[in-house]
Amino acid sequence: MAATAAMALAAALLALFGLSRGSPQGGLPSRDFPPGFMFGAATAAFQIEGAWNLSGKGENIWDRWTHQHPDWVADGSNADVACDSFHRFKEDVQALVDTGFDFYRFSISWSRILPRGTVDYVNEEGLWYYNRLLTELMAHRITPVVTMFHWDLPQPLQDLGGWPNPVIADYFEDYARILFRHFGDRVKYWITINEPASIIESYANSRLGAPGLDDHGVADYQASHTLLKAHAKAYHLYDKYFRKTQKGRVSITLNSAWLEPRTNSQEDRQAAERARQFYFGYWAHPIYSKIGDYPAVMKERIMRNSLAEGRFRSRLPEFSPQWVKFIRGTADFFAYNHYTTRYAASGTEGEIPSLQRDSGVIRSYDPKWPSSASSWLKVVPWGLRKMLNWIKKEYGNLPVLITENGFSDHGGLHDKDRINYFVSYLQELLKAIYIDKCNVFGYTAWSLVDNFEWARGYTEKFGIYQVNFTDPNLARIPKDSAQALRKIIKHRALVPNLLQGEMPEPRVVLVT
Ligand code: GBH
Repeated sequence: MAATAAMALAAALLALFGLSRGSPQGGLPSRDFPPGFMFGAATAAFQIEGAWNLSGKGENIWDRWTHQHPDWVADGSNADVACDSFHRFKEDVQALVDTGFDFYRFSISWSRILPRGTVDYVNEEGLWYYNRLLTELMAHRITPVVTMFHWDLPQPLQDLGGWPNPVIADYFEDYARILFRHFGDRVKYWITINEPASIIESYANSRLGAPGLDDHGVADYQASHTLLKAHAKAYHLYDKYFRKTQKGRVSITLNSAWLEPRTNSQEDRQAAERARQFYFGYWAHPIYSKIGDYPAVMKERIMRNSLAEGRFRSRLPEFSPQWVKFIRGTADFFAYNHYTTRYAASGTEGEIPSLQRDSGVIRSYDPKWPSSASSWLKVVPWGLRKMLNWIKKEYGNLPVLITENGFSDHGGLHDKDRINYFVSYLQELLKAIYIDKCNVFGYTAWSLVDNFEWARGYTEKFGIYQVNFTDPNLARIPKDSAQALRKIIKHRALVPNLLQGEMPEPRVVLVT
């Protein structure tokens, strides 16, 4: 009797204790990440490596664009040295180790491996660099997640026209073969292409980046066609020659803001759905939908506008049934970059012709959404949850790896706003996992280190480690956000008091 009473009391106390200590805030069903959930940090070759013309590396389109147009880079800078990761990769790995990351998402520089872009000349020193990086990662039990192409196309391939030329898909397949052959024994997660939607923006608007064309509504659509073919070729190549022995997984990283109807009118709700198809379905539908190919709404609208412009065919190229079939299903998991949210309203804006114009959508921001140092990046955590739900509804519940998420400021070690960003987005991620049953198995913080932020130069900082670019040692110094992530990863939970920078108390009760 006394024993049962004591047990009941203990249970009640435990429940209370659980409520006050382990229980989540803000309607969270649990603060704990599911078993096996992976945390990583990301970088990209061009943004960190430097050594742009050393050890046999060839010139790529971002070298060319930054060197020819310093006036197009916010601070007139370039990535000739950047974080000098080519020489300092061990410091990057040390930062990963110190924070406790499970994996590192980095990219390989195509022109460091194939200086001419093609396989007739393989640069041994390029292979050597990535072999040493992989060795260092393996020594610390950090899983490599490797992007083959993060925007830095070899210049000789741009001289052939770049992605609008379909032959580039074959050259990408050749490059992929070299990577699988040399690194596939150790790399089990491959991302073929990073953010094709961002790549094609630089064919439409020269100021956004390399190659720096203003051929909107034409070259961008042609580039997308080759990018999707290139991805699918690399995927099938892996299937045919490497999967059986190497047993890895291959995907492509897609990105989009969540597009929220600006008002609740039927027009705006339809516009938001149309925008999701134009900015995300564009890439996801050919690969992940049951029927494949570009979304019907894109094909229809671009055909209609093209004919009205006096053309004889659509500016959006057509896939043959064979290509539709070849591209569909070419991903072993869903890789997704998420940063922000935009409103979508019905209406026309943008140049004639352009993707923006073809979409029939006007995008905007809510002035109430908190800002970052990047004009396009507003802090809207609930957008992540809505987007993950939309992906699940549209394409089924394939395992999702969030391959980028992060926040920019103007620098400094006490980056409270970045901690707030990570914590609030991770809260929404937990809701998506536990309440909505979204199948997310990992999360990647962008970025491990401050780096060359493309056309923004070094003016917008995304790192959880600071790099002072005027310090000849380019030391990696942990920001407060690195400490916060260290705690989250150590406890595998959104422990309390992350913003205050206090060490959390140990959790006793798991609330699920
Ligand atoms: C990622 O791109 C990149 O993968 C990474 O290299 C980069 O450093 C990082 O994010 C931070 O920028 O205004 O919503 O229409 C994201 C780059 C910039 C691409 C904004 C789309 C316009 C999007 N995005 N851009 S939006």
